Order: sequence, then structure tokens, then C-alpha cells
Amino acid sequence: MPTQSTSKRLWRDVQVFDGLVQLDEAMTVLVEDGRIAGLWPAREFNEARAEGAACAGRGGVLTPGLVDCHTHLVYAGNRAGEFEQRLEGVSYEEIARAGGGILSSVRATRAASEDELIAASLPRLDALLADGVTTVEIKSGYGLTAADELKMLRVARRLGELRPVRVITTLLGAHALPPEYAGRADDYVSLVCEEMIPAAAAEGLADAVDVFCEGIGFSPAQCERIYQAAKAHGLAIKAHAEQLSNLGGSALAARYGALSADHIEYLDEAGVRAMAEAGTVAVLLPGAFHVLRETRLPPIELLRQYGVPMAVASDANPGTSPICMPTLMANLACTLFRLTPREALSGMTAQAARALGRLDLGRIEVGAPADLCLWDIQQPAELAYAVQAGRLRQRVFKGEVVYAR
Ligand code: DI6
Ligand code: FE
Repeated sequence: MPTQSTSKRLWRDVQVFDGLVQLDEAMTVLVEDGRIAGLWPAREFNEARAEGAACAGRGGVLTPGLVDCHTHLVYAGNRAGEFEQRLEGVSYEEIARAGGGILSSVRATRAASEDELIAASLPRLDALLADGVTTVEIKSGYGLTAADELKMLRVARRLGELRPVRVITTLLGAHALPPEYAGRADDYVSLVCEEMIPAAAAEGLADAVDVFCEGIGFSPAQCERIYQAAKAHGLAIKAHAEQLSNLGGSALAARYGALSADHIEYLDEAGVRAMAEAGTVAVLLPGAFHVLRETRLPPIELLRQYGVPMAVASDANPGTSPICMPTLMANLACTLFRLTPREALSGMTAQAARALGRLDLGRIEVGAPADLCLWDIQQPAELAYAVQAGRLRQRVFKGEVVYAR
């Protein structure tokens, strides 16, 4: 009898969505040493190929672990009161201009210690994991001082040590103008460029730099200064752009080789073309669209025509998307933005990984890290079709079954 190696595992008779498409027939998947080592149609599978492998699962749908490529998961407090104000007709911008909105979360987050932020954020992270996430991007942006932004990034990194999940961090110092800089936005941008970015880069705390390019955020000229500083420090670039108006933020980001431009409801054809030319991913955030009761749709058909890759993310945050359920995002991407279920699932796996510059993730292919989800459903499209917690049977991270039901 061959001995069973604990690092060699088989999933048999699974329907596979490989990150881009659903494979035609039931498959057998071999994982060895944390990576996908083999992938065969189940009926062609030859036992000799996987000698010593333990069967880890049979039946169901196997997808790459979900990649949530845009979250603001770390913050203190909540904004339920503001939610009610908005239901009564006060706009997101009005609340922001009156010192609420993002700045309300900034006050709570500045007052919180690292441990308090961990305690506040862990339940949200756990909710994402329970719905299949194996990689999550977490932004700063509720600190807005060098010390508080770095504190948020350290908390994000620590979350990745506390749970079996990959955490990618993004410095979003240019999320809102803090009150102590009122009327001095350019000075604040200097702080981001000259202190926050160099410190985050030196301490290895940020993988990318993001900006909020918007009337209530930062101007394209200010964002450009931030991109130059990010580039000088070897950090990738992302943008919150064209969410509430069209300032050309996506095209600007694309010119700087941005990994992604996110939200993009107001994106025009020139912006789509610029993104296509630069290979910048369009990150769609239907949760924020839904919660803000927006009506202006992102230019999905143009993105398709120009071949811009589309990712889908939760934007989990206390203001515009207090939602920690990625499969609900797949549903909303279909119902609100008319993505196909295949596009939505690809948007939460292969394309989301691309938006993080991680072409190795979000795929089921030989050689890829074995971050996988086994779901108790019949076909992949059900993940976008039905909104239902508890369908995850197993979550596999780096080849280990880290959750099993
Ligand atoms: N746009 C958003 O939707 C989030 N950030 C941003 O720039 C909202 C953040 C918040 O309201 O707390
Ligand atoms: Fe966001």
C-alpha cells in the first residue's frame, strides 16, 4: 500500500469554474505542496497519476478562492445614522461636506488602538472568509495622518496573520481631506507624497497606492502628484474614479499604468479606450451603487467592446457598502449591471487577481497556488443566481483545507 502524503490531495468528480470559464465535464483535481499539480476529466483519470493522494472532496462545484480586490475592511464605528439620513433624502455628498461620511469614520478610527481595530475588523473578515474569500485587498484611508494611515496598514497586515487568507494592502491617504488641512489640500497631498508613501514603502506596509479622484476627494492634478510619488517608490497604482462625476481620473490612472480604476459609473469612451490601451482593470462595485441608490450605470457594453477586463468587488466600507458577502456582489453585478454570471464569477476570481497585479491567483490551472472553494451547488452560475449563505463546503488556502463543513 502506498503511504498517504498529507500534502497530496484529490478532489474528485467536481464541476470546475477555472476563473475564466466552466469546464465541460466533471474533473479530478490534484493538489500537491500547496499548488495545483494536475487537472483531468474525471473519466480519464488514471489512479497512478496521484499515488498516495488522499481524497479531500467529491462532487460539488470547485472554483478558485474568491478574490475581493477592493475593500475598506479596517475601520472603527459604524454609520447607521447616516444611512437613515440618506433614506430621508440627504445626499452622500451633502453628508460629506457637513463633516460626516468618511470623516466620521476617520474620527472613530483615529481614536481606536491597533487591537481595537483588529477586534472591530475580524468579524468582517470572517464573514468574507465564510463566503469563500482567500485573497482580500484592504485599504487604509480612515487615518489621514501618517501615523494613523500606517496604523491601519499594520492592522491589515496583522489580519492576514490571524486568519488563513492573503491580505494585499493599499495606502489610500488621499481618501478625504482631513479637517486640520481645510483649505490646504495641496499641503495635505504633500504629506501623502513626502511622508505617507515613503514610510509605507520603507516599512513594506503597502502594495499599492490609491486615490479618491472626485469633487469631494482630490483633483486629477493632485492625484497625479500622488501617482508620481507612488511610482518613485515602486508601488502599484489604483484609483477610485468616475464614481459621482467624470473628472477623467480613470484615463489619468491608466496613463500611469494603473492596475485598476474602480467604481467608474461616469466613465466615458475616451476613458474606456485609455484603460484598454494600458491594460487597466475596471473594478465594478455594485454594493456602493446599490447602497447609494445610484442610477447611472457603468459603461459595461463599452468595456466589453474594448476588451477591458472587468472585476467585481465588495468595496466593504462603513459608508457606501457595509456588506461583507462577495457572492451577493456577484448577484448584484448581474442584476444591477447586467453582467453574465460567468463574467461576475470571473470578476471575483481571475479578473480580481489581475486588478491586484497577481496573475498567479484566481485560476484553477496546473502550477497555480491551490486557493480553492468547494461549493454545495450543481453549477457555478448558482453563485450569482441565488443569494444564500452557507453554500461553502470547503475553503482551501495554499493547498490546506482551512475550513470544512
Ligand atoms: N468611495 C466609496 O464608495 C468609498 N470610498 C470612496 O472613495 C466610501 C467610503 C466611505 O464612505 O466611508
Ligand atoms: Fe472604495
